[in-house]
Amino acid sequence: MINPEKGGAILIEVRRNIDPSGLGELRLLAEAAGYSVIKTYEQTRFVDSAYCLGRGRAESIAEEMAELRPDKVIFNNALKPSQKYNLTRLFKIEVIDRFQLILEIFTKRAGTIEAKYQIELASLQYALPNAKENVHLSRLGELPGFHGLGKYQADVYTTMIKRRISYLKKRLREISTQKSIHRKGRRKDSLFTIALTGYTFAGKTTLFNRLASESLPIGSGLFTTLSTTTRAIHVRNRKVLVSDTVGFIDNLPHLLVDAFYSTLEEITVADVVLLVMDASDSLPEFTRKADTCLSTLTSIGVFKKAIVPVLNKIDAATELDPIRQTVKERVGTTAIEISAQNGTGISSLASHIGGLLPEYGRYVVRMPATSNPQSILSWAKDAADIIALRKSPQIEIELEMMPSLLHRLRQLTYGIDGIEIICIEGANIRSELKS
Ligand SMILES: Nc1nc2c(ncn2[C@@H]2O[C@H](COP(=O)(O)OP(=O)(O)OP(=O)(O)O)[C@@H](O)[C@H]2O)c(=O)[nH]1
Ligand SMILES: [Mg+2]
Repeated sequence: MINPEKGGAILIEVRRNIDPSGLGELRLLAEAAGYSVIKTYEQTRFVDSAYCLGRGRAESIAEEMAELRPDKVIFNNALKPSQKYNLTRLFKIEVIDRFQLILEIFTKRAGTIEAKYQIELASLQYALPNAKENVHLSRLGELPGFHGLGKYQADVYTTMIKRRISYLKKRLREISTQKSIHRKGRRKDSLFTIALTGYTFAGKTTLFNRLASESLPIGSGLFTTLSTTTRAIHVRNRKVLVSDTVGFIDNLPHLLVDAFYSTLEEITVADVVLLVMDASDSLPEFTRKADTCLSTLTSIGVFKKAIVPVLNKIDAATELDPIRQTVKERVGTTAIEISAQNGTGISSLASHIGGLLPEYGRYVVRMPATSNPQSILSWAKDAADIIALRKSPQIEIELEMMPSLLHRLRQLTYGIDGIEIICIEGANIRSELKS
């Protein structure tokens, strides 16, 4: 049945003999964008400069189109404007490539203003170098996806694109600065942070929801999550932060990698990076995705020793032994096996993370009943775990935190008359009287 949202699509890939087929993933992408896939075609040969496909093959597909009546043709290959133009003329419907398809999904899913700006920026940067050629081609005849512009209008169009690009870059820099100030603040006051990363559809959000008792949307298609969400959770009774992040994908166009780089920065500041992997994949799929994830993590500056591999969906795994072996070879450690969906292995995962936590101390900040504890409380909310707040006969804030934060707590309490910080559990039990 044709999906009413976007209509029917035909998928095409031209690839070398030695490369694995990308049509399975292209189908998932097309479905995530709202298309219903009518038929797929592949040709193993070198890419033709005019049609991407060989001309004969392109013409035979064009003949079949009359009966299949798709609404769009989607190539897994990156198409040049001239190839797109020739194909559109031949097929008589709009032809898009993998980049445009991913952009359609991102556009549909983008929730935050930052994600919207990032996507618009990527699409304008994609349009800019092709603008002249598109204008030239459009003069040869009106075709779907090509805008008929005159020379003057084309120059105006290009200038407008450039202006908008610099505006978007400026806004994104501002947002990124705000976020990094916030992140630095958090880093300085350093709650332990865990990032959930992995290929799209691996189950990161399902795991996040389970860990954080949240109900963020879980995918019925690829790229459900397009922005980072961070929540505080308790592991071994210690408060830590966990972040759900955007999924990786093979051959993510560079423009989108750049656009989403700031989202990925969250991962680089994490103390532990959980690499969530889909154990229900076939071995070649699993290996391909694992390689993409590891090279993406390396490219954003995450060290292998910070990575904890997690094999998710073990309830549906069929090739678990070779997959385990692949993880061992690629990451160098054994994966923790879980099912985020049914809860299997979650307690082992929690105790593994617990083992990585630094030592915490328990402190009591005591001050006269007439003092105002507000600034300490709001700091402690982000940086520590507030165990108790007593108001009588004196104000007492009992909290747990990393001992390295003691100097920050001292700074905050400086100048408050009669304040005392007492360590009641941890390496150095002592009391400090401050004036
Ligand atoms: N069988 C099985 N399916 C799971 C498990 N965990 C997640 N899924 C399913 O996998 C699909 C993707 O889950 P998500 O949590 O949205 O994956 P994600 O990694 O956050 O995906 P993106 O946000 O798109 O990157 C959903 O259909 C989940 O129901 C699991 O342990 N077992
Ligand atoms: Mg998600």
